[in-house]
Amino acid sequence: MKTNAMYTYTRSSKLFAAAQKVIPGGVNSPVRAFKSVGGRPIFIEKAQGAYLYDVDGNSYIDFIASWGPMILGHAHPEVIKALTERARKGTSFGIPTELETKIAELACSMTPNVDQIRFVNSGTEACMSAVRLARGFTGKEKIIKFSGCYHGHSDSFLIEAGSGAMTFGMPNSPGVTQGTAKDTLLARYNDLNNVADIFQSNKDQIAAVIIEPVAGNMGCIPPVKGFMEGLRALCDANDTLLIFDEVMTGFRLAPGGAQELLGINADIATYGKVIGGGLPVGAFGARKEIMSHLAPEGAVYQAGTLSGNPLAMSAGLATLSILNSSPELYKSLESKTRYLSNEMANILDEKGMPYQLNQLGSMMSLHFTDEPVVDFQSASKGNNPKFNAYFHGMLKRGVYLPPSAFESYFLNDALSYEDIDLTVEAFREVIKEL
Ligand code: KE4
Repeated sequence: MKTNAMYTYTRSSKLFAAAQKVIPGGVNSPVRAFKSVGGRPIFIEKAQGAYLYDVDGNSYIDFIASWGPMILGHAHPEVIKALTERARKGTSFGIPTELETKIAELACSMTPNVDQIRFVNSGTEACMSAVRLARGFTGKEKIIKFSGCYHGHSDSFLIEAGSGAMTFGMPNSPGVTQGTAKDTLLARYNDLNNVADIFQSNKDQIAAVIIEPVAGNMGCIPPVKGFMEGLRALCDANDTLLIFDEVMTGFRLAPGGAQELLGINADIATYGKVIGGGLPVGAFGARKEIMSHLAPEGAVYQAGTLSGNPLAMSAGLATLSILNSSPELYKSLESKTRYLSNEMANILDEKGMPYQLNQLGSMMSLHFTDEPVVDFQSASKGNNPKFNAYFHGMLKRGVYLPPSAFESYFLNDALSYEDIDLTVEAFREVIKEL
């Protein structure tokens, strides 16, 4: 296996030092700083297909796909064509364009229970707006979220976030007021009794339950049998809206996301990542009865200068159009992910090392623990020092994994079985060293 050991990281190190002078921590999103895994981040020059190329000439097989958006692989020709043609017509008007209607029609046709959709600029904005809409629609104030689930950095969610905040061990972010925190109730993922108890002790006060239908911010954690069905029933019994945060799963696990894959109807679904095809797009959608409460039709206020930006819409529309016209892509992605996961399992079994490999669709994660990883607590029992050594071992062998034990891998369609075999070879060498 070609390793990057012979490469230097000189230029990345210089660029990181310069970045740290003018950008907090040298990054525009904390998880990129490698604080959790140690070492310094690499700086990327370009990406093509399944490969990343850093500023020192090292190449990497990419398993984060920009944390999900690049499901088709980097610089997909049809996406780049749509972007370049669009850019020539101007990039932003703050005035409606037909493009917004086209992508809204396509997104609504692909996703169950979504009659109307509102575009915003990030997953955070989508989830924040969805909660406000649920509160406006129900007239109730509290929400239930799940420990270890991450819905972006809006105050209501940073009460015990997973992902970046979890990695930094700051379950409660400074700056979030007690006034805000009191309206967010925390439940345990995959624990229906716990959710029922919370409903019982907050009768008629819960506007919404927001959940990652397949969690990706504690590593990849699918719902256990009956959990999502039970959650749906609890929401129905309490006149509470069920919000599926599909920022990761939307258009990735199936054309209709987790709603389609799990066969569970959400009341509001939020989107991000894939829906923007690599440009900043978030969205939230629901049946008309709910969406009609949004301004300017209804009283729930939400707005955004660059919402529905034609440049971003063109990348999203090109991406969704390819996904919508190639259902076999999902089966192929699942097969590649299963293949990788099974090969890794064989190597770990040969070594006799305790591990959990979670996988659903094109999402997966490896945890160095012998206890099944089904929630935030069990995910936290992973052997992080071992994970960090694994991460760097793979990095120097040209495989770029999420720089945190509390993230999911996101496979992309440009990955070949040859790329996966190279990854397995690197994995075999790293596990031998661990
Ligand atoms: P953004 O605001 O980062 O677009 O989306 C927030 C968000 C909402 N919901 C889910 C399920 C998410 O996973 C995210 C963001 N995901 C993280 C990765 N765990 C983005 C990476 C980062 O924070 O840099």
